[in-house]
Amino acid sequence: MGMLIEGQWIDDDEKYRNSTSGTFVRPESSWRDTITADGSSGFKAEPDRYHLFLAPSCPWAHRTQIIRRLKGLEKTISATLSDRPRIRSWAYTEGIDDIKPVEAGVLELHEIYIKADPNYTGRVTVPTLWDRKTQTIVNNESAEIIRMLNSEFDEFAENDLPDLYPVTFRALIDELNDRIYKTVNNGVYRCGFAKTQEAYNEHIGPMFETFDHLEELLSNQRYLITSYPTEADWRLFVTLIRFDFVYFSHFKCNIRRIQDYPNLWNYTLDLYQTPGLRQVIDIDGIKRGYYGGQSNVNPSGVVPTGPIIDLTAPHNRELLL
Ligand SMILES: N[C@@H](CCC(=O)N[C@@H](CS)C(=O)NCC(=O)O)C(=O)O
Repeated sequence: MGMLIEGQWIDDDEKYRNSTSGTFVRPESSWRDTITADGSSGFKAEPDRYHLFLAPSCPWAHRTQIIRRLKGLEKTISATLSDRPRIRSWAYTEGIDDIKPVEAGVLELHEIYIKADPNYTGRVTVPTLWDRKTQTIVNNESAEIIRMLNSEFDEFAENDLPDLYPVTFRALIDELNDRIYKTVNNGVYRCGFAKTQEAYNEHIGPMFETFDHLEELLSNQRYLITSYPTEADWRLFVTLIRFDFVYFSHFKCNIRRIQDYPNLWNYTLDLYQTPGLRQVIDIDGIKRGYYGGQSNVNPSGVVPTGPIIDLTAPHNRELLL
C-alpha cells in the first residue's frame, strides 16, 4: 500500500507494518487535534476554513461524509472525493485552493501530509481534515471528526439534527461502538486481510455473533440506542451497506448475507432511505474501490457485476419505537 517515512513516500512498507501472526492490525491515526465552537483548542469552527479529503469506497471516510450531509454542513466544510485509482496514496483530479494537481495531473494525499509535516512518518489515510488557515492537518481519525461535526458547528449547520452523542446515552453508545468496531467495522478487514487460516478463523465467528445479537436487538426497536439514529447507528451502517456488495465475497465474510437477517436488513434499508442520504452513497464507487483497488486481495482488479439488490424496497420499520 505504501506510506511516508520521514517525508519520503515508500511503496514497500511490509517491514513497517506491525502485524503479528497473520492478523491485520490497524495503526493508530496520527493527527488528533480538535475543532471547537469557541476556538479554545486552537482550531475554531468557522465556514470556508476546513476541507475533508475522502474516498467513496472507504467506510471511515463515509462516516464523516454522512454526518456532514445530515447536519447540512456541505457549504461550511468543503470536501473532495478521490476520483482516480490510487497511484501512491489517494488521488484527486481536483486540487484545493493553491494546492494544484501537479504530477500526472492529480493531487495525491501524501502531498498534503508533507505540507503539514515535511518529516511525517506514517500512513496516509482518508478521512483527512485539513485546515486552510494554519495549513495543517487537524485530525485523521473518523471517530473524532464525526464528534466535532456533531457538536461544534451548530452555528452553521443547515439542518437541526438531534444530538448524535447525547450525554444520557454515552456509556451505552461507547459500549456498542466498541463491540461493533472490533467485530464488525474492523472485523471485516481482519477477515479480508488475514494472512493465515487461524487469523481468519479467529475473527469470522465474533462478527456473526455480533450480527446475531444486533438482529435480536433490532427485532423490537427501530434504532440501536434511542428513537432516532445516533452515531452508533451511522458507524454500523457504513459497514452494513458495503457488506452484501463487497465484504461477503471480497473479504470472505460469507457465513450469511445481511439480507438473510430480516431485522438487520430492513434497518439497513431504513437508514439508507433517510432523506438526502442517497446522494452520498455510491455503490459502484464502493465496489470499484475494493475489488479494483485492493490488489493484495483481488490481484486481477476485476469488479463483479452483481449482486442485484433493491435498496429502495419497503423496510416496514416505521411502527417500531
Ligand atoms: N482509524 C482511521 C482509519 C482510516 C483508514 O484506514 N482509511 C483507509 C481507507 S478505508 C486508508 O486510507 N488506508 C490507506 C492506508 O492505510 O495506507 C479512521 O477511522 O479514520
